[in-house]
Amino acid sequence: MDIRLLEIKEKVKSHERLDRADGLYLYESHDLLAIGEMARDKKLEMSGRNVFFNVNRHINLTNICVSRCKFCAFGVDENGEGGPYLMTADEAFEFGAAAVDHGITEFHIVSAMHPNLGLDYYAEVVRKLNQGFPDIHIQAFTAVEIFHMHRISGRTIREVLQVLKDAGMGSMPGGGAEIFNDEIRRKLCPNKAMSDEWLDVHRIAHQMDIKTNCTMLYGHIESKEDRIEHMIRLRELQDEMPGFQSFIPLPFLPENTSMEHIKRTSAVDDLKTIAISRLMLDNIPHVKAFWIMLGLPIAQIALDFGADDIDGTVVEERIMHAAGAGTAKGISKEDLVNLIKDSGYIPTERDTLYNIIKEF
Ligand code: V47
Repeated sequence: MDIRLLEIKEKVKSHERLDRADGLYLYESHDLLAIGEMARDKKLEMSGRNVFFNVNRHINLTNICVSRCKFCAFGVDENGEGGPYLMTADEAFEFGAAAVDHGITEFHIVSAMHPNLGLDYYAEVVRKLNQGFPDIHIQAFTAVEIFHMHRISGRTIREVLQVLKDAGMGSMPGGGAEIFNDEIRRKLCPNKAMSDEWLDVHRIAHQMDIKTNCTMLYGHIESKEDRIEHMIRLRELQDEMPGFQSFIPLPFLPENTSMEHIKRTSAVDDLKTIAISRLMLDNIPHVKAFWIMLGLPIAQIALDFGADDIDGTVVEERIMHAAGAGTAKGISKEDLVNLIKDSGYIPTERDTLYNIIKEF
């Protein structure tokens, strides 16, 4: 380990915060195992030997989207190609209901920016699921969807969140954050919430006692500086108004997108990004290795690089699979448990809010 890495290690050990230069140095270093070890120690300190997963069902209500982000293979025009679809509230209910017998504890609802669906529709979906299955937590709508509902309805962000909360929304997923560099956002996704707007939605959600997750889309046209800046913006918001539960780095999957020429991130980059985020985000309790995107082998190794969560059994995910995720659309609980056990950690089924349901 070189002197600079030793310095960083000392800082981590003595709970001194890593700064931009530290984060960048970690990205530039080729000592992957040293970085992984630091992150693993940090993970052990923060959440012990538990590795969390949950049993959920993803519901993607529609793929009709006005945003058309360059990195996305899921969104389509209302009357265009690519199989536009929209579930009615009843269909969404049936879709969710079909998974209830599989022991799910969460509905995970992420969709698109539909041109003319009103706030009433989203509230109705949430209300129906909540009334039908009051014990199943509803984690719904990314900040960009909430921001879109605010624009379309003319209601304030707080009012939109209140309507959804009253209908039964329990928490929010972390998507739509992409990368907090507005120059890049204007190139990749000009029609949706910019960085400050995304952060505002989460700030207000946290003020309203709605827990949220956060993500970072990496491996497209951003720089390492952008990634570190992104993490620091999240860390600052968490200091100011805590409420993030988990950080999920999302490697860009290029297939079927308009940036197909970009190569998929390497295993080294994925593992470094997990580790560096664990080290930089000292105030966000969990780092999730989303196996759907990383693939099961890298997700399993990520558990030794600072990740303490491997997401869920995820029945029928569509957004990542549209972009060429080669992983299965779901995994059984038994397989997930074995995969975690194999790495020496305690497989721990959690609910959405990280209450422990069962250790295996
Ligand atoms: O916002 C879209 C990303 C996100 C691609 O909170 C892509 O627990 C890579 O929010 N390659 C949606 N990424 C997914 C999401 C999510 C997923 C899992 C867990 C949680 C959580 C949240 O997916 C989008 C965007 O950042 N995305 N297209 C692509 N081609």
